[in-house]
Amino acid sequence: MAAMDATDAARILEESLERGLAGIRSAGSLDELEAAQVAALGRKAPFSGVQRSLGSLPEEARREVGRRVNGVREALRSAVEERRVVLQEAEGRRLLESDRVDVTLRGRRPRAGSLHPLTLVERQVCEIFVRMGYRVVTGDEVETDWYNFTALNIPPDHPARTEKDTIYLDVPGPGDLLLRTETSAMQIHTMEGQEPPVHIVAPGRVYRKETPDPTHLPVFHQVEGLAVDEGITFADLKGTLLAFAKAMFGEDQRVRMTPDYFPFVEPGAQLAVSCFICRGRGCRTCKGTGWIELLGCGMVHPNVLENVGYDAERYTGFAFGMGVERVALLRYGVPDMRMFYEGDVRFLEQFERVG
Ligand code: YSA
Repeated sequence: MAAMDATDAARILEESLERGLAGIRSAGSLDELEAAQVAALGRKAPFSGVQRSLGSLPEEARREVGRRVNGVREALRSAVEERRVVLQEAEGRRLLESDRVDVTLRGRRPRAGSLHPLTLVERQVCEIFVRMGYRVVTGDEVETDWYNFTALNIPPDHPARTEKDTIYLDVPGPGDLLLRTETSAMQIHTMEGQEPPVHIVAPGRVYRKETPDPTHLPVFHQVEGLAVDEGITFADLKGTLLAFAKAMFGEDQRVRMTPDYFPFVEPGAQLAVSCFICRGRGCRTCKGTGWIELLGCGMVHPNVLENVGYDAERYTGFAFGMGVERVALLRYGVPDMRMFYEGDVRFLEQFERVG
């Protein structure tokens, strides 16, 4: 800017201030404000020209114009900051608006799931026994030979111990480690940890080398029951299981006990319930017999009581073990156990809903 005098400088500064303030104040967004700031104070702005040519003014005028330059710069800068605050607040409000949730809108109800039928049955079985005063205990699925076989009076040459039936784990441990084949192992854990009286039910998963078919699976669930005290008799076992069958399958339910052999009981029995489909007349489900086998049971063998340090002269007890899948088949009239594991939602959602 050649030959600028103090009057020119004052006029240019005045115009710069006016135009700059107008641009800044009318900026409608942060981007527009940035542009207005560059136009008013940037290198190409008339204001900057005055600043650069200060040196060519006489001493007296230079001081005067210099003060004016500083005043205009300050006025423009503070106008930019003021506008920035206003625009930032507006931007914040706009974001909040667009993010707002209309709490008066009707909610979308999530589809309720349902408990798995096996969970329902396992819980129901346990609840029935809890109402009779039993305690629920659970244990590990990996067991030692002692808990799964030896302490249960199962002899070393028993066929259930072979690799044909039992899954052994190929890991170093205290004796042979295996996947438990029955929840009866929980009898031993429980009795080792407490003195009589004992009243427990133990639900859990068990493993056997089986080929799946409508009534057999290689992985299934059992609920074990055990009662030990002074004076417990076979009549207590029968009364308890009859009460269970009525609570589970209905008041008109009958039970039948037939002799059976398990090394850990003496005497041992199978408990069957009257067929709930034909009410005992005989049908396909009960294979014409009118009865459906439900569980194994018996009076705890004295050797088992002695293996856990109980006085077998003083205490007696009964035990039973039922298959949860078997109970669920009967309870819901399902024809094939494998259906419980196929994960078909159309099948699974037919059972009781949660909540
Ligand atoms: C017997 C006497 C007692 O004092 C205590 C428990 C027992 C039961 C014994 N521990 C036992 O496991 N007997 S069992 O081999 O006959 O199985 C018991 C129940 O499990 C069967 O009645 C059946 O309902 C179920 N079960 C057995 N093998 C199965 C199976 N369920 C599905 N798939 C399999 N492969």
